[in-house]
This record gives sequence, C-alpha cells and structure tokens, in this order.
Amino acid sequence: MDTIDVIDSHTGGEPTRLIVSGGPELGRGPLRERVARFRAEFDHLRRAVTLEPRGSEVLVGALLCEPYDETCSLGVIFFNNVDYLGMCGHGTIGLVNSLQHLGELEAGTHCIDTPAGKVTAELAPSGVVSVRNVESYRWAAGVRVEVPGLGAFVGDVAYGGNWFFLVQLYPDGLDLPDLDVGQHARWTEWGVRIRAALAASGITGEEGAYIDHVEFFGAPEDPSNDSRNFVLCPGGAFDRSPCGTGTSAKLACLAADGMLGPGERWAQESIIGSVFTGSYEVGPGPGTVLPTVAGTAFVTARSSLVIDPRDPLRHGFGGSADGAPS
Ligand code: PYC
Repeated sequence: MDTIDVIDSHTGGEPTRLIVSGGPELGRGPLRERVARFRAEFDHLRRAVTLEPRGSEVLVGALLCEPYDETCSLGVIFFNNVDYLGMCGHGTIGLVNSLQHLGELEAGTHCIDTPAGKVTAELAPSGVVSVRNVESYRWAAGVRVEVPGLGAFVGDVAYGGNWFFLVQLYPDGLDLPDLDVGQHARWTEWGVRIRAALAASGITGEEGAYIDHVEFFGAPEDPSNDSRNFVLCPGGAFDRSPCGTGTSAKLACLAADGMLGPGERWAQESIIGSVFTGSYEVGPGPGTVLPTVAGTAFVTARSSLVIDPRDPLRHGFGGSADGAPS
C-alpha cells in the first residue's frame, strides 16, 4: 500500500489538497523542470490525488517541496484534474494557512518558489494571507472571438500566473443569465465554448500559450465590493473563490485601462460571494504590474490517502472533461 499524507483546506470555498508527505521525489532542479518530471513519471499520482474517487474536478492539488530559488523558504507545485498550474492564488493561501495549522509557519513574510516564479506571502496574525504574485500583464486588448452557435465575444487576454480570457462584450441579442451560482451550468458551457473557439482561432497568450481560464464579470452583490466574477478552470470546473491568478489578470487589465491606480483597493467577489481584496504595484517590465491578492483559507481535513495496488481505480478516473490538452 502507498500512502500520501494530505491536508485539505478551502479558500473562499475553493478546495486545496496539500501533499505534505508521500508525494513523488522530483529532484532538486528548477520547479519548471520538476513539473516536467511530475508529468512524465508520476502523473498517476496527480490523478490519484485529484480525481474521483478520492478527489473531484473542483480540487486543486499542491505538492510541498524544497525551493530551488535560494531566497525562498518553501516550494510548491500546483495541479488539478487535467494538468499542472503555473501558479494558484487560492492554493497559495491554502498552503500558508495549512502550514500555519500544522505549526510550521508563523505570522510574517514567507517567500515561495513556484513554477511561475517567486511569490511572497504575508501571513497576518488574523490569518489573512496576502500573496504578492508574479509579474502580471495584459497581453492583448479587445480580442474578438467568434463562437459557433453563440456569436462574437470580445475580451482581453491577460497573464496573472496562468492565462485568462476576460470577457468584456457579449454577442448582440444573447440572453445573459444572472452571475449567480444557480446559473453555473450556463456560464460553464459558454466558458468551455469560448475556450475552444479561442484555440480553434489561434488566439493564445505569449509564445503560443494555451488560454485555459475564461473569466466573466458582473456587478457585485455586496455594493462594498467592486465586481463579481465567474472563472472557468482548466478542467471544466468553476472556481468557487474569486481566483487569485484571475484577480491578478483583472488588476493588470484595470491598470492597463487606467481604471485603477497603484495601491488602490479592488474587492473581487466570486460567484458564491466569497471575496479577495487586491491591489497592485507598478511592475518592473513595461506595462506590467505586481498584484497582491488577499484572503483566508480554513483547514477542512487531515488525512492519509491510501493507494491499494488491488484497486483497479487506484489512480482515479475521468479528468479530461472538455478536451483541454494535458
Ligand atoms: O486562485 O489562482 C487561483 C486559481 C486558479 C485555479 C483555481 N484557482
């Protein structure tokens, strides 16, 4: 029997399963190289941890590892039901609050190495975690994509540690449902169709990067917030949290449009009403920002996953719901 020790948490409703021991041994190289090794040699463990019957398409997995960047004290690799993520905002908050729960992290500043680069997490005594994310930017503004059967959507392509299409305009005459969790099936279907149309039209991020997240925006339910979103994740599930990397991409677009200044607060509500607050500093590169996104995670379980060699479903099943590349 193989066992993998995990701690589960949720950040604004979005779950993270952190592997604290029993995960794959990926060596000591840069985290991007370790992701390549995870994918090539240990992908069955990604599937075992995140897919049914132990997980679900909503779950984001996180492998705690030694950092490569010597200025960091921790390293982490995020993954989900279809592939690996460059960065994950809610997952970083989950990582920090989970390690705090285990008594392994105290309030203060912690530098974390991720495949997308170094991020900094400030853990406040209250438990709020403020993640200063990787350099984020809008790659293309006002991109029009024709979606068969729906019409033309217009949006921005932006990077916040993952790639996003942020929808701004809808096809004329399209009946828009409320941005309400009860309407999630409709938004999910549109997101999946937009994502497929982007790929079919050759619309990508920088260097041909596949755009695997689609984000819709509307008015917040709580007027003290600035916006409400719905974020389609790579495997076909929607983010229950406001999405840390998606909020970072949004901040980059707001900055590019001159709609939010450095240091100004942005409160992003999720489709279930959970909130991340964000702000940005001007980034080092032309037109880039360094976003900070803050939220709190709560631990929901500490357990050992058991992988029984006799179990024909020991490495999970499903996991490529909408044909996203893996
Ligand atoms: O919070 O960055 C995030 C995220 C990405 C996918 C799910 N959550």
